Amino acid sequence: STEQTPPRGAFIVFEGVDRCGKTTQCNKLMEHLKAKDLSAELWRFPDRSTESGKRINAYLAKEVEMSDEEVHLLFAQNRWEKRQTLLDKLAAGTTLVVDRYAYSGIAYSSAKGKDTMSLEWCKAPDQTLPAPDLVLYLEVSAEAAKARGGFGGERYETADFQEKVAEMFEQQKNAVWVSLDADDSPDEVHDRVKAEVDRTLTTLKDFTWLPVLR
Ligand code: FDM
Repeated sequence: STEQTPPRGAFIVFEGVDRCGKTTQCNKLMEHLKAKDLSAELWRFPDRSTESGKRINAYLAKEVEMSDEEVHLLFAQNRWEKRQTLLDKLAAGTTLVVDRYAYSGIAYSSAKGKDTMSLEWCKAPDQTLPAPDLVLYLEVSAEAAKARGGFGGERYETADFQEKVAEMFEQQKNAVWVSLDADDSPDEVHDRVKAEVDRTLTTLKDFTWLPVLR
């Protein structure tokens, strides 16, 4: 047979504090991938449509109370629920653009600064989930974040807390992270996103396996 296995899709994650421009960049990247005729899907965590997601949504909307530990595990469960589908999509050659992943879970929970929730404790429930090929971290200065303002009424949406979250993101940087200056214009940021994603797509031709979170 002349049939060839298609290369697997790329697993691309966007991370950053609230209002850093992730949603805009995800949408722009999707347009870029579609223009290249690539099979691609946009995902986001938390996925608020599942049972765990509905509880998370109620928690974020401050409709229910839950312990910090409990909600941390719920966010991780919300990712584990999607693990097999995620692997199947990538294996079928679909690229996944994912708005937030385990790094958000770890950053937002550890930013609470509780002594029951060390960085190690926060990392544990997501360990061995598929690891992304590329993390695009949108770095927004404290001044620019304040200037953007307009935080909604959801939990976590205060400038002080967001600063702590940013610190906890910084502590998670690794080899697949690329930090982008999100104070630049959306088009400038998108140009860098495109370059990084195109580079990542090229490297995928050389291997088919997917590493796991450690
Ligand atoms: N968040 C998101 C967490 O606290 N833990 C997680 O694991 C994830 C994925 O939930 F405040 C927080 C981050 C943010 C909120 O908001 C989700 P958006 O606007 O849907 O990204």
